[in-house]
Amino acid sequence: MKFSKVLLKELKRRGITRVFGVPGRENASILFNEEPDIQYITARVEFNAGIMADFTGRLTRKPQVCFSTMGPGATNMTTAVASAMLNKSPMVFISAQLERGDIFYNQTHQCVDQTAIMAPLTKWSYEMKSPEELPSVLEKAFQLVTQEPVGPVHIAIPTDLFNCDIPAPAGLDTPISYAISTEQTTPHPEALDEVHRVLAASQNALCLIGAEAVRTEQGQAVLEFCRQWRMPYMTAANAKGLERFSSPLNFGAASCYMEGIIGYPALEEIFSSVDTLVCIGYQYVDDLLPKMWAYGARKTIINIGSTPTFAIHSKFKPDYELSGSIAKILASLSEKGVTKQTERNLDTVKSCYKRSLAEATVRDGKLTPVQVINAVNPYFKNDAICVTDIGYYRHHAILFADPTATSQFFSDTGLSSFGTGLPSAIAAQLAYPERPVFLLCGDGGFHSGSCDLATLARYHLPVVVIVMDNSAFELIHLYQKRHNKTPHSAMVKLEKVDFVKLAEANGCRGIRISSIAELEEAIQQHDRTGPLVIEVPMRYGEHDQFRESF
Ligand SMILES: Cc1ncc(C[n+]2csc(CCOP(=O)(O)OP(=O)(O)O)c2C)c(N)n1
Ligand SMILES: [Mg+2]
Repeated sequence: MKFSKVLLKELKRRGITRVFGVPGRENASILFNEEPDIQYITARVEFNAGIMADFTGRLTRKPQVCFSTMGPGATNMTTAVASAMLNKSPMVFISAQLERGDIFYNQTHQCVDQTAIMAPLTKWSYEMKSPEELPSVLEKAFQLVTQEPVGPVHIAIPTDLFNCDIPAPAGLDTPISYAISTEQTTPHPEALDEVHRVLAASQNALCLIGAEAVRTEQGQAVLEFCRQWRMPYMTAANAKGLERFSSPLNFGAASCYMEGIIGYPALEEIFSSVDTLVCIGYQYVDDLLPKMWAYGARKTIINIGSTPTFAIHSKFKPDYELSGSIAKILASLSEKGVTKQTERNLDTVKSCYKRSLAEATVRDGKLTPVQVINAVNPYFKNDAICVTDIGYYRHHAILFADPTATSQFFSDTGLSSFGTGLPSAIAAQLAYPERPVFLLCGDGGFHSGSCDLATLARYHLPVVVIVMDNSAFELIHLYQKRHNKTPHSAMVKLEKVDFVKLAEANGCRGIRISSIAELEEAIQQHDRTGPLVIEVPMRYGEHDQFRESF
């Protein structure tokens, strides 16, 4: 059987229904129609194709594949691979490479050492040597990407391999399914006893819930634990939605700018009285930094997750660590006896949120980020998915979005490359065609990769793209103001882009609004026959005091 056909059949049996990519000259030997059940999603740039695979993996928790041609195709994919690494996505990146006899790095046209480039960004990066090794290479790749800590692998395939004939592997039509797996270790009974003793002696323990808890589908077990012990909690941005913000133990998600945004020393209030911090499924990359909880007396830190944290001990060194299945560990701790923590009043912090949400003034037709997010919030009960791009507004979204379930709200705390929002929204709508999908983005980040608006239109995806336009890289402008007497505004102020025309030029419907009512109406009247781009003129920083908590 031809190698290209075996490749696609091997992907299909592993649950792959889409390959995201931009093609190149390897198309002489692989057309991606060799297997009818796999759809090739053609993006305009590899970065976007890669983020589509990366984000689909995070959303569905199933392995995904992106594909690029050799040379520039592969180098363009680098940021997406790095994103999959830091955001923990089960992504398999396959790149074509030159023919085996012509691989001379930096000598042959388009020939670079793709595996060396990808090696530090992946769990495994491998250039295939012979066509027969395909099934074993793929099996290793898919197992690796789904093991915690989840992350990408890269396989480079020399182009001459695609045309080879290889024996059809046994079981080629037998499905293989993969779920994200954690190490099956059980903590030592003495370690469990020790942690239980610490918890039983705590009065003001607080739980920090990281994205891993959601990724490994153990969020409910964590919530149950918090309720049993009456332990208030904060979540990482991507663990939002375990409970509504109004729930009595929920302090909401944390952002390093939160104190400035809500105009209140919330982190100080939340953490000062905490004696024990119980980090569950927490990882340093969740962007909940130790400096954010450095208020009050030194806290005892317990870390419960599927993998130990030794690599970052200089920054985050738990006093106690329990590794293995989160749900099982929590159940064992509770079985030993529960000590309810002192009841905390969350109202002071939450009233600041309410005040911001009630702010209805629109000046000169310009809205605030909170007003925009507030217009999207009602759609979470319709099972909406909301993704953000990278910019200042997204920290408001991390704080003010109020999803009704996990995996409805996503904001990249990993690599945080701007421009990831649009391909993420495309991926979400492809994965869940019936669900409302919203993209919250800024003019700067959005326009860095807006070429794939054409892809949105091409696949008739009814995503609502909300471009918050202040014609500036606001977040960077705020940083300029932070440590300098006068900002270098010329560097971060951008030309006004007409996003309505841009939308139309790419086959999308575009509309500009200038009031909250117009925004609400535009969303409500969206007929879902295709994409909708809403340009929202923004005002920033009037109420917020820009303040990082570190
Ligand atoms: C690829 C990449 N380049 C640069 C940055 C740094 N960066 C972070 S936010 C930002 C500005 C984004 O501007 P915009 O999307 O308009 O959002 P705003 O901050 O104005 O709300 C920049 C340049 C980044 N995160 N990623
Ligand atoms: Mg902007």
